Amino acid sequence: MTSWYRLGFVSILTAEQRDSWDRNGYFILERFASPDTCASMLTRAAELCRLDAAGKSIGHSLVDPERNPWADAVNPEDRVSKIFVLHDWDPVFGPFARDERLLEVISDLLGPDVDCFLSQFIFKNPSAIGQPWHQDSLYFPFEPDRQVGVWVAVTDATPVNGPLSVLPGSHREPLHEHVPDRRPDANLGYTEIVDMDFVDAQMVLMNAGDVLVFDSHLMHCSTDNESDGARAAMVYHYAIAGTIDRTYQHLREQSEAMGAMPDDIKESAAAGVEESPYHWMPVWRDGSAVP
Ligand SMILES: O=C(O)CCC(=O)C(=O)O
Repeated sequence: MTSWYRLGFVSILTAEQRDSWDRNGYFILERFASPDTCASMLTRAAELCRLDAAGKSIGHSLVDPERNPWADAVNPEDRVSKIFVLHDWDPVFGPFARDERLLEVISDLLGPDVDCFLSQFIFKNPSAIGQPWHQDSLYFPFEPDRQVGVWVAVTDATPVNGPLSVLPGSHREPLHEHVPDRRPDANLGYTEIVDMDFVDAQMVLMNAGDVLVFDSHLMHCSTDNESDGARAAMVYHYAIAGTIDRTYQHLREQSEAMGAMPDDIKESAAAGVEESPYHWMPVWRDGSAVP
């Protein structure tokens, strides 16, 4: 299907969405994912946790356990924080990454050639703590350094179950220094911006099926889940095709500076393979979906 912008017509974004993107660094696509899609995502994520807990293969996806487990946990998925890397193989999460309606929007922001390079399902079970203020670009030492994040509300995100908050306009900020999150139950990779005033932050309340589209420099965080149910979300990250990914070199330099090297970097270094942990998947080329 040929995109409208290729034919020289108008942007697929509404004036309101474009304005919010330019001024605030994000907008919401309301009721984008159907209730069936949200239910399939939740079921599939639970299935992957159960397969993993039973020692069965879940492809190259990685299950990250919750550091502050739910006291009433019963099933494996009740003890999981995130499942990483689902966009390029999973029969449920893969097709959503390639949803043409979504890619029309993303390509309006990034241009006619787009890759998806990261995805994660987030359970945010009861008692899981929130992620501190950060910019996703911190995790993406890429050139160019602007990416687009897509946060799909798989359940409602309410004031008490750990919704996101954003700082409108902060997408215009350069990448700030992030310090490690020192809380003992901080989940993998949590870091924090401490040199910014967040008084104008806005909580982003969403209904299941709503999708937040946001700039990778936008400062955002989430609060603790104080409810008795999971607040689940599926997150995808997109970049311009041909983006230079310097993650391997970056991790190597960081770990050498800290005197410690994570096992996967050590293994790659020993094997002489310089591989990024990101899985680059072409999704949109010359204004059309990649089959
Ligand atoms: O969903 C959350 O609780 C936090 C997600 C987030 O901040 C992120 O994916 O960058």
